[in-house]
Amino acid sequence: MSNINKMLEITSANQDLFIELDEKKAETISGGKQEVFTILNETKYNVAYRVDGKKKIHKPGQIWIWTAWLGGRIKFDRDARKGVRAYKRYNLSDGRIYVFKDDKSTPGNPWDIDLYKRA
Ligand SMILES: [Ca+2]
Ligand SMILES: [Ca+2]
Repeated sequence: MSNINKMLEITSANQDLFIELDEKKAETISGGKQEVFTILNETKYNVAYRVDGKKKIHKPGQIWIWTAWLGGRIKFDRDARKGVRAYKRYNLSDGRIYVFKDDKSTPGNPWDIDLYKRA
């Protein structure tokens, strides 16, 4: 067997291993049902948030598609100022689109953002 063939064989064996591990992990994690939803950031700020405890920084203009297994609970900082935190929580739903936008219901506060459901 040539070296290349041997390398290919090793690579595919490793891939099998990874797939097996991934499946095992998915089985362990998926106590609940799968929820897939999209989050957009239409603010001019980086938005820090957690979905089911997983922390991310979502940059302006980015569109993220999440797959959640633990209920799809989001906790985000609704005050865009650095060093000021005001956490808000929502339980997100399968199949929905959510958008971070400036909260226009508070014209005197230019820093507050909220997560809105897009129909
Ligand atoms: Ca903040
Ligand atoms: Ca506002």
